[in-house]
Amino acid sequence: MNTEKLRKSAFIIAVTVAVASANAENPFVQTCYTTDPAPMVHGDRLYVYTGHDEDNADFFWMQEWRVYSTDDMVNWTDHGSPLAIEDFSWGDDRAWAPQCVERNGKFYLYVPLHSSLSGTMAIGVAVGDTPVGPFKDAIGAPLVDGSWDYIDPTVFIDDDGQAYLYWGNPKLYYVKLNKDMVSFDGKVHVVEQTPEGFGEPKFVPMEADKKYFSTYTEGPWFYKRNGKYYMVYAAGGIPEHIGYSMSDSPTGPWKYKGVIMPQCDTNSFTNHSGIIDYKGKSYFFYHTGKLPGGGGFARSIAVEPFEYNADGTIPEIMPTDKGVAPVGTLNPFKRTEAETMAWSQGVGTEQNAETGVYVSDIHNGDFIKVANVNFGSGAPKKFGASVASALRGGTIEVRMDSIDGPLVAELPVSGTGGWENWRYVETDAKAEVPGVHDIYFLFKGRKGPKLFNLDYWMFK
Ligand code: FUB
Repeated sequence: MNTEKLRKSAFIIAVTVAVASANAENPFVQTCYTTDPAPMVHGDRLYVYTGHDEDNADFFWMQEWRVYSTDDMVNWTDHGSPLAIEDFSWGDDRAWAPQCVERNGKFYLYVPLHSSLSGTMAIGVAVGDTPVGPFKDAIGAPLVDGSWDYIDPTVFIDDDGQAYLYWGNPKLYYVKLNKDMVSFDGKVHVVEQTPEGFGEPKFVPMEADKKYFSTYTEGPWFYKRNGKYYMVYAAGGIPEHIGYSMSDSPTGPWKYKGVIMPQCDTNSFTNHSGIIDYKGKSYFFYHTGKLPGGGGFARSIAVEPFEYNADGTIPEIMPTDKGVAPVGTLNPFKRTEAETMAWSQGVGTEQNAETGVYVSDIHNGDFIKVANVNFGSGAPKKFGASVASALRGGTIEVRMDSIDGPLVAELPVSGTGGWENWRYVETDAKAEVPGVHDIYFLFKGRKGPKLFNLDYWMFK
């Protein structure tokens, strides 16, 4: 999305709902509905590219893609939406499952969307200079177009430099991408879905009482690990489970290996996975309908840790609310963006060209949890934050370890003359906080109206 568009349309993505538990880590984004997680590691951060289910949707009427990142697996930074339907002149709807890969310092974001040229689905590719964009349509046209099957791209660059783009529902297609990552050698291949390769026979009449397992449906996730190629995918039709196949070659033949995440009671009839190693651990990303107000068209991304079996196969992974353990701590003495959070209740996020993403829709009683904060020897003197309010403001209570834990600081926020008129305000810290703690920003003020917006915070 270009700067001018962002300036004109700072947009609200609030899901103002009561969220179940501040001790959970899944779903790990609570400020809006997110779908189809595609992880990517770059530098020391893990990025996740997502779709965005609209509030109150009755289908996948999705309009933009979003990016989140972490360096500790528990605090996630919202980078907003760097790409939307209107960035593709030829696209008009259905901003579905994305994946981003880096090559030679450029970031290529592959996305399915509805094509106004063909009237069906197509795969587009956008390019950016950073993992969080901004991205622009790389070729001004679809990479592939002309079939309702053309959704859910997954990309992998092999050790020999050859990049592969797989996609499709219910057929599985692939092309060999050229080195420019935005064109291919001309031939679209269709993978033969044999029972040996993908489980149960497909395109045959199903028997009523028979339990059918993996047959490839959609959402492929293609990668290589220790010399083996993996194709992980949503399977079994609706409701979906996640199954996988392995191969010794990037183009098969594939060998069906079983179910990773069975069909579970997650309030979502689709599932969509991404697998990645980060800081020496392996993670399985997927989506559920488990945020309040969630469901089949109001999904939310989640993550589980797992360990590969000795032979490289993947164990069964069940959805949890608990999520993953931290792999790092957060330094509270550095500026931290308010949209970096482990959990939140009630608040939303907005973005504009000047400020980037900030926390909005703060009402009395809402809170943000930031996990695993390392205060070291623990004697902060000051707590400050950049805030803006067109009304009368309110108060930020900083509490330790729980929403009603010891008060570390209490920062009064007054009106600043506008919702984007930022002012840095500071107060004395009230307590020593040695060691590592979760901290909670509890927002207080008049009941009813929005209190203020919050851009960043820090201790001194
Ligand atoms: O999010 C829209 C569609 O739902 C995706 O493209 C599919 O994989 C399913 O998750």
